Amino acid sequence: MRLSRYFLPVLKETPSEAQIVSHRYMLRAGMIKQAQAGIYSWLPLGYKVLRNIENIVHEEQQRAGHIPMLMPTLQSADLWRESGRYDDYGQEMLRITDRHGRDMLYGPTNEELITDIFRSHVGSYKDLPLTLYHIQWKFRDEVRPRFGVMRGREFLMKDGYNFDLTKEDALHAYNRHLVSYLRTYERMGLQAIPMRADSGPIGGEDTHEFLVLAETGESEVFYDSQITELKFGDREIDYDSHEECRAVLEEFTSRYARTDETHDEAVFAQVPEERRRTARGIEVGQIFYFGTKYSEPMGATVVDKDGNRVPVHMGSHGIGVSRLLGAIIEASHDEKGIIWPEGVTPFHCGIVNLKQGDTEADAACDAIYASLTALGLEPLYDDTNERAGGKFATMDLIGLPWRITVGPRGLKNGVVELTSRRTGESEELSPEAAIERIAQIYGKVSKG
Ligand code: 5CA
Repeated sequence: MRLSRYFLPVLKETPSEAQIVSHRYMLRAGMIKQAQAGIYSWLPLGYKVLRNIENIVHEEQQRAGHIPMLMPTLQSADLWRESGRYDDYGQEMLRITDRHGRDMLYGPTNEELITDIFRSHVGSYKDLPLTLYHIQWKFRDEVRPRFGVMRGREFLMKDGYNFDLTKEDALHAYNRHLVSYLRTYERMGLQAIPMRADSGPIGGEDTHEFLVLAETGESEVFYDSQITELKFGDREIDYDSHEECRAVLEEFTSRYARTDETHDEAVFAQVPEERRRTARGIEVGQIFYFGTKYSEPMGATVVDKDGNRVPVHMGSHGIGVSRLLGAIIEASHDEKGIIWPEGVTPFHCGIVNLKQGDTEADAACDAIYASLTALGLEPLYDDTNERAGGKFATMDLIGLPWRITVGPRGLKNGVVELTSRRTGESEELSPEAAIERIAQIYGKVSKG
């Protein structure tokens, strides 16, 4: 993309309404614009990152064997009356009436709708196990929407639902989700720690929240510092293996890590003092096992091997897709702006032309742009007439992990500059070598 043709409305001033760094940078980098309290338009740059995050979530869900689908945002109140949650959910639920006077609602989550789909089409244990998921907008009329996309009223969530014959199978689905979430967050450059939590309005006995440690997080968390040393890394997991998934769950949940809702001082006191930590965290996902809480009242049953009708065991599993943008920025930024991890960056690298209009500099930039594009990479080429300082400031603000700087002086010596946004370190290289390096970083094979 050439910046002169893009829509990147960066702001020079820091918007006064933004209290935390991710919200400030998302506004300043022209990623979002508030439409109403807690409701945002996703401008091109923000939309690109949102899509990248969604793609990672899709890939990891499908790797774990979960099946994508799409349910609507508007739901019938009658379904929620069946589960008893229509009255329980309270003012967070946005209730709407259509022209026929029918009660509807903008879905805050989808347990009822998916259970209805399941009971309409599945009747035998032979069709199990089954896990369906979608990525769809949700609405919760939060009392205090704040911090930009972190606590929105309208927000994008991945929500998945497992249907199993037995509690043991459903717990395997729970463990499988935990494993897939560890992989998902690490691919986004995040460490998200599973912590014992409270199930709230979703209900159920087993639940873990995934928390990214950050001073601006809304949850207070208590943990054994050893847990921060655990990495999932690139291990291969057989998602069908109950043992392998359980072993990962045990490894990642055997140390003390809880949110304030389930924190127990007496148990925490058993952690050696030098390893006890109290901090704040951003909740980027939550997994639940709730047994037959929805299947029983809603009649979601299957015929088992002995011919008996039994309610299925269920769980639901959420990832805060839009919140993740904020969480990633809180975890990865400096005083100049955002620093995107390579896994989610909106553009793979920036190209800065120090002297727009200079024949050689223009030609060199065009050639680098064409080579990177041919490799399947997306550069953002600042081809505007802005002065160099302004171009650098914009690149630093929008946080592309790599920048190639091209100017007449360097070209005389046959070099361009390759700069890492994270370390700030620059290196002089031939244009070909710089392209080769970027190709390697993103796992593309350079033809050069
Ligand atoms: N039905 C279950 C799982 S599918 C569920 O709704 N879980 S949840 O309530 O924990 O939401 C899942 C994730 O959505 C949360 O972990 C959080 O990351 C994100 N989320 C929840 N509320 C908001 C909000 N107001 N703004 C942005 N993200 C939110």
